[in-house]
Amino acid sequence: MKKILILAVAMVMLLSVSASALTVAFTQIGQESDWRTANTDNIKAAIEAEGWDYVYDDAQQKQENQVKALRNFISQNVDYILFTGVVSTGWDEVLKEVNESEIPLILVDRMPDNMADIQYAAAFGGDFVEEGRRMALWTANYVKKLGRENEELNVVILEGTTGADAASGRQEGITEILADYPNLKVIASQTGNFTRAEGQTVMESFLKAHDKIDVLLAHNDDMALGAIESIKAAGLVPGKDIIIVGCDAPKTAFDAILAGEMNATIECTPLYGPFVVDAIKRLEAGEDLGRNLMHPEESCFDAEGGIVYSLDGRLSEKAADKIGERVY
Ligand code: GZL
Repeated sequence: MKKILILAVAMVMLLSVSASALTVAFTQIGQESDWRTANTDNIKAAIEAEGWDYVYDDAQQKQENQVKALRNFISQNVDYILFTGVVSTGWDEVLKEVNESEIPLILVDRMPDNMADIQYAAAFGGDFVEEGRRMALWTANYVKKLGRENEELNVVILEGTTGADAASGRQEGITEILADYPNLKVIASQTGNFTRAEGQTVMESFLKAHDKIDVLLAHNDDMALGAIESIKAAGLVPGKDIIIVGCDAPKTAFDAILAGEMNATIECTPLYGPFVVDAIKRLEAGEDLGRNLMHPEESCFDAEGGIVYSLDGRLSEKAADKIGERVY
C-alpha cells in the first residue's frame, strides 16, 4: 500500500513539474555572423538552463522561412514566441496572427516596422542609430588625435543587410555625425549583408574603383574582417593606410585590434538570454513589462582607450584590458 502511495505522489510531482515546463520558441534569422552565433547560443543556453522546452528555427536569412516558423509556433501552441526579423517590413499579417493566437510575443534584436500596431510583451535590442553615431564620432576623434582633422579623407561604408533596422539605423547615425565633419567624405557605401565573405568582395571592388581610401566604416565586424583580407591583398596596411571601425565587438574584432589591423569596434551585445528568461519569469508572475524598447549599456573598444566615442562624452576602453572578459 505504502509503495503505491509513494508512486502516486511521485507521479503527481512529475506531472506538476512537466506541466510547469514552458515551451519557448525562437525564429532566428540565420548564422551570418559571429554576433548571430553568439546570440543563438546565449538564448538557447539560458532557456534550457531553466528546464523549459525550446523550439528553434534557423531561417537561413529568408523572410518566408520566418513567416512559416511563426505559423508553426502558433499551430504548436507554444507558450512564448521570440522574434527578430531579417528585415523590418512584411511582418504585419503574420504578427497579427501571432497576436490573435494570444501567445505572448517577445521582440529581440531587430525590430519590425509598425511596432505601435503590434502587441508584444517585451522588447530588447541594440540602439542602432546610437551605434552608428558612435562609429562616426570615434572616427572623427581618432582622426583629430592623428592631427589629420583638416585633411580631406575618403570614407567607404560596408552596410549591413538591406532593409534591416540594424543597417538603416547605423547608417542614419553615421550620416548624422559625419555631417559635422566635412573633411570625412563618403565616396562609396554598399551592403555587405553582414557577412565576412561579402565584406571582402565589396571592399575589393571599392579598392579597384578608388585610388585613395582612408577610412572604412563597417556596420559589423564580420564585414570589417573580410575587408581586411582585401586591403592586405591590395598591398595596403589595414589599421594604418585605412582606418577601420566596426560594430558588435566579438572577440575576433578584439584580436584584430590587438594585431593593429583594426582600429575600433562599437559594442552591440548579442547576450539576450538572461533578459529573455527574466522577462518570461516576470510575465509568468503576472507582471506587465510595458512597451519600452530596452537597450543595454554598451561601450567602445580600441587599441589605446580614452577616445571620446559618444555625444555624452564616454571614453573608449583599451581592448587589451577587456579581451579577457569577452564571452563571445
Ligand atoms: C545587431 C544584429 C546584427 C549584428 C550583425 O543587433 O541585428 O545582425 O550587428 C548581425 O553582426 O548579423
